[in-house]
Amino acid sequence: MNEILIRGLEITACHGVHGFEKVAPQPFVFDADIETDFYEAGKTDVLDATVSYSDVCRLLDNITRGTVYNLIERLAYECAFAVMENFPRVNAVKLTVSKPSAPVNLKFSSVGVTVGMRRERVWLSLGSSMGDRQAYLDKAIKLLDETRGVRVVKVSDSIKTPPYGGTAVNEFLNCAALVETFLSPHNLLDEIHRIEEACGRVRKERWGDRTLDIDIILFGNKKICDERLTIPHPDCKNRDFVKIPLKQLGLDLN
Ligand code: A4P
Ligand code: MG
Repeated sequence: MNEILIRGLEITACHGVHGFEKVAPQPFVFDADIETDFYEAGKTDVLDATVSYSDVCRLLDNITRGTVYNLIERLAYECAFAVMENFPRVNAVKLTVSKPSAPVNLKFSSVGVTVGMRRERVWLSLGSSMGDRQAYLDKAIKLLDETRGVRVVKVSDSIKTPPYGGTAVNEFLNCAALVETFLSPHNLLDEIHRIEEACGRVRKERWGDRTLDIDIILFGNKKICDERLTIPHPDCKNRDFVKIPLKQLGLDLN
């Protein structure tokens, strides 16, 4: 594992919930652990084969001095997203933003937040059985791609499939998508629910007819089983409407 480390980058800027913090600059201190493979740079001594820490520092400086935010949480997210978006070689980033002069009327050395992001490949299954089904699938793909931290890499053809599970009665239109994301699995699920709602999804009965359903089939190599998420999707291997579109994209679930 290779990491580029930035420690104690101090940027003077205006962020905070108090009015006076929005006009009186104070220091913000950045620490970053940037995971990237620099084996090639280690061999060749060429800067282009790695991530320039000075380019990252400049990016953090531009963002931090460019906009006034209430929260260091927001500042940290903006910075972490920007590092992932601007440096495709970065596999993961852990970014800490500290605010040593925060207006807390007590003795302390610093307060801060940490944001972690990792680039992952995620396989999704999409289905619609109500209304203009292809239009809902197209809108879902567009909204996914417009979501910060999500990029649609490829989308399969749509196939007509009989309703599965005994509750839905309409024929479905199903497709699959490969996306790249920096979001966590649970945050991606939140965005998926937002997109389902934007496409008119009303949650009535499990397995019933719906304008749009998006299921996460695989999320990198992660295995998750909690009250909100099961990944890999537990029933995916029994469903041709999942397997056939994914196979077209190069993923064989058998
Ligand atoms: N959830 C857990 N794991 C996941 C995951 N990997 N991806 C949770 C997405 N969600 C996951 O889902 C219920 C809850 O499952 C979510 O809130 C999430 O926390 P839902 O979408 O609200 O409800 P649902 O879709 O009715 O239930 P479920 O169990 O997800 O059903 P499926 O498996 O999605 O099946 N027939 C055809 N031909 N084509 C279809 O696309 N789809 C279904 C729905 C039934 N029959 C079908 C099709
Ligand atoms: Mg579902």
